[in-house]
Amino acid sequence: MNIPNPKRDGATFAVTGGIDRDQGDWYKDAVIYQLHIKAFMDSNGDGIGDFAGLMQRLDYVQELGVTAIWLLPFYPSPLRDDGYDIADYRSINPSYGAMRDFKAFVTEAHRRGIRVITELVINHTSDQHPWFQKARHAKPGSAARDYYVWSDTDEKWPETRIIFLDTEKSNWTWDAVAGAYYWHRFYSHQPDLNFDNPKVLAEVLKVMRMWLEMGVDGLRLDAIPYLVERDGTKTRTCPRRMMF
Ligand SMILES: [Ca+2]
Ligand SMILES: [Ca+2]
Repeated sequence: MNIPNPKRDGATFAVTGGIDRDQGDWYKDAVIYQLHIKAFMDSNGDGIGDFAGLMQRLDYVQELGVTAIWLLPFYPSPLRDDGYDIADYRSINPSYGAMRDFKAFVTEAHRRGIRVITELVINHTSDQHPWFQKARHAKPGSAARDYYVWSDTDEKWPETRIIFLDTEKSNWTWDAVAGAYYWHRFYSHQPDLNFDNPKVLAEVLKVMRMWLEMGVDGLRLDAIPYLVERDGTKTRTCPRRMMF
């Protein structure tokens, strides 16, 4: 997905450190090292990996010949799905450090010619995300309610596969606060965002822009086949998602 930077007249992003951010095809021959921040290197002895720890080991990663680091989700999260249940798209889990640590990591990686790919999960949020808390209290039919996919019945889209059969009985879960069922392709604590609501798409694009402007070089988007719900498609493949 191409997100132009309005500050630079439609150009992409500036050169930072040892990399050229206007080079569009860098990923084609990238040597990508995927890691989960919490499991990589702990700098303060609390048993949880953190950005300060990762920075201590960047020389090692560079020596491996790595040209891009792919970080698994590191956002604030109840961690009921290893961080794929995001409660805040615009920050990092305090266990892993502060935002300044993240920025320092990006700067240090770039200085070594290493790009940074972050993983973003936009099909759903944690049920702890403020958008969901607001939605369940909002009036039916309001824009705030429509951030998520609601129904008066759990009979809709019965042909859709249930992914986590060992824990989930349905892709719908009743929410007593909202007085309605909400749709979730994954765990019931991960309500699906409603990409038919233009505000949701606009908010998600703003989140992407924020990270890209902070220096992130690429986004790995999780669960894209499940983004949009449509009748008769098993809600898995339909043209709308192809825009992503
Ligand atoms: Ca730590
Ligand atoms: Ca979806």
